[in-house]
Amino acid sequence: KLFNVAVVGATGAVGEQIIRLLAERNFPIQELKLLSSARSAGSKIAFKGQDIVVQEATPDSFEGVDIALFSAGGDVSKALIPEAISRGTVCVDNTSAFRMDPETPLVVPEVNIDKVSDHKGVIANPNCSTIQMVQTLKPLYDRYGISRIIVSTYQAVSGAGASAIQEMLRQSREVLDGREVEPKILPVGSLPKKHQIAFNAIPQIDKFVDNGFTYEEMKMINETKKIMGDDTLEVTATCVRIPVVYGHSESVYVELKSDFDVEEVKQLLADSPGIVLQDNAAEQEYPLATEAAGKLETFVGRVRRDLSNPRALNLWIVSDNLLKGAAWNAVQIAEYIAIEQN
Ligand code: 11C
Repeated sequence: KLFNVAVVGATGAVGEQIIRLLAERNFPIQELKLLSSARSAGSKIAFKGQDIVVQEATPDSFEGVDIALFSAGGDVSKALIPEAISRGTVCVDNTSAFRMDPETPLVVPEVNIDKVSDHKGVIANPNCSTIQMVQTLKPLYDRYGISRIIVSTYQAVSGAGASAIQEMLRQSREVLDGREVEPKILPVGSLPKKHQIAFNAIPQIDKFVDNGFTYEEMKMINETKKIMGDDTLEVTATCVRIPVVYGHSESVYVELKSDFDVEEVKQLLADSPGIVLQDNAAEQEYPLATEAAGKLETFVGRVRRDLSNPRALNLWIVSDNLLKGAAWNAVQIAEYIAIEQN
């Protein structure tokens, strides 16, 4: 069966990658609709040698659409996903709008693809920094059990959109030229106070919640428990923006419930789907954002037993935040839906 597919947010950084992956993967498409806000409508995007005109997304856009992939922001998802569902469309949502809704499966295919079948019209794609961490920890969870996770992130500016990339590059030139830097976007576009990202590390991603954590940190905590299906997991996170364009890096401390052998852990990770082990201290080999950028896999290295707790491991996990962290995870889910319906 061929499917009528819509990409909502087609002109955005994630939408662009989704369209590229749909073509590369030869997704079984009858018709591809590219949708956006009124502002971006009218532009043309090439898909398999054909120019498709981007249309404004409205409720009626979903008439006859089988599968829609949303990455146009939470407000668009909240407004249009119920409209799409009422027209029979199955939606894969990249925003946080439905992630914690108990009725909505939150899916990382390597962890809980079976949850897709429970959907009521929408499947949520987790936050980018959560995806790469749970994908890597799942095999350890299954083999040894996990009691606690402490993660610190080093996140790329592309997570905050194409304008944040431009801001980081512009500021870098300004600093090198000895000019004054005028931050305009980061850490959070909608908040009045801005900080320099060039040559800096900003310990704020998204707004603050009233408990001292940011929303990005709360996403990592809450989404991890939901995806793993384990509310007893103890998780804490500190999320930091750094001047890297593509690829989130994470330092993860994880306490296991049973004894382990480090070499066995490495083998387990190397054998796990979508994971590449890069761990060779003698060769200074470990995951790097510059190398992970543009790749679909998640890279793990610096695997070592903690010195203070023999039941704990330290890991370094890197993945392209726009690919496995967003577009690729969503396309994987869409491929599963397509297979299920065929
Ligand atoms: C960032 N993780 O790097 C964010 C972007 O909930 O999907 C993704 C936000 C989300 O800024």
